[in-house]
Amino acid sequence: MDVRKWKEYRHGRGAGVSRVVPQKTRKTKMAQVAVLMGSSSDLPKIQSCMDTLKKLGVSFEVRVMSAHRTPDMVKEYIGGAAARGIRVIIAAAGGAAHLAGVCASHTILPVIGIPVEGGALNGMDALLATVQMPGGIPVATVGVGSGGATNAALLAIQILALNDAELASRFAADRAARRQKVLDADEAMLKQYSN
Ligand code: RP5
Repeated sequence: MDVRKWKEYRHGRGAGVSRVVPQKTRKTKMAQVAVLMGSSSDLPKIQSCMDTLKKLGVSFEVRVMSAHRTPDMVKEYIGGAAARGIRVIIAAAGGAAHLAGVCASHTILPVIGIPVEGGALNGMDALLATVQMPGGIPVATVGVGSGGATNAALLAIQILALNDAELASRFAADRAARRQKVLDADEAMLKQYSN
């Protein structure tokens, strides 16, 4: 591949326009959270992450980028994330999952890793690869599965809520609703099984 073709491949056609970094219009809300996944096959497994961010009114963008298939893309995107207003990065990957660690190596923003289930070891490999970062480059790792993806979003929201009182109160309301759900279930159980 010649150099010109390589640049087009990396950055898209057009004068210096990068396809890695989204072009914002004035109508587009600045994303505060970036959700990256290593493959589109990860999407159904981390859907609850995007659902939770949306439910609590957090602006986010979702991208497919791979630490081993598109390493240059990850570097460019993550390297410019803070300057574009991103405050927290969530990175989901399966297998020998190094996406979150690689993201963390390119930024000082907090990075949350979601180990994605699947493959021969069904997520155990991704869990260990994501959580066992050597000292110095932290990745806050959540659990494997849909609950982990939800927690990644909630953790990102807690970080953002440190400087956003309205978001903090939406987060508190969400937690209160989760508590109420348990109380309602307990009451229903008492009714069903009381003599
Ligand atoms: C990882 O490899 C991805 O995050 C995904 O979980 C896994 C399999 O990817 P595909 O082969 O389905 O694209 O990089």
